[in-house]
Amino acid sequence: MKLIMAVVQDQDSNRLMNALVENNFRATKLATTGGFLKSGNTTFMIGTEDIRVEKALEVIRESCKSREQLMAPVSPMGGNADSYIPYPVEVSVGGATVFVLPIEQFHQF
Ligand code: 2BA
Repeated sequence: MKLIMAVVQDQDSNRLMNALVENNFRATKLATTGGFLKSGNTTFMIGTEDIRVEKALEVIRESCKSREQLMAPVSPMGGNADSYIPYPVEVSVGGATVFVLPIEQFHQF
């Protein structure tokens, strides 16, 4: 068994949850925050049999889009101003960042 952890953009989370349920995957959605943009994103925990991992990855790939997002500049506040960029920077976010982890034990009590 594997645990798939997928970090996706909030805009894709409903579509992904619906697609997972349609394809008989069980999933838990967590509200998370990206360390770089410091804005909200969504992390899915999906527990599944090894042979269904590829299908889950396909569902994630098809449900999540890559988008450009503007990052507001952070003022150096007394730090080194050399690296300060005074205008918003565009970064490409997603579709999905996915980790596949082995599961040692799975219990439901
Ligand atoms: P954030 O950390 O907010 O990152 C948003 C986007 O900013 C990233 O998109 C990437 O394009 C850019 N970025 C992140 N760190 C950067 C850096 N040090 N220098 C330049 N650009 C940087 P994605 O790569 O698609 O990541 C989307 C979200 O997935 C991330 O949001 C984070 O929440 C998660 N994530 C990505 N890689 C991860 C990892 N190795 N471990 C844990 N979470 C990860």
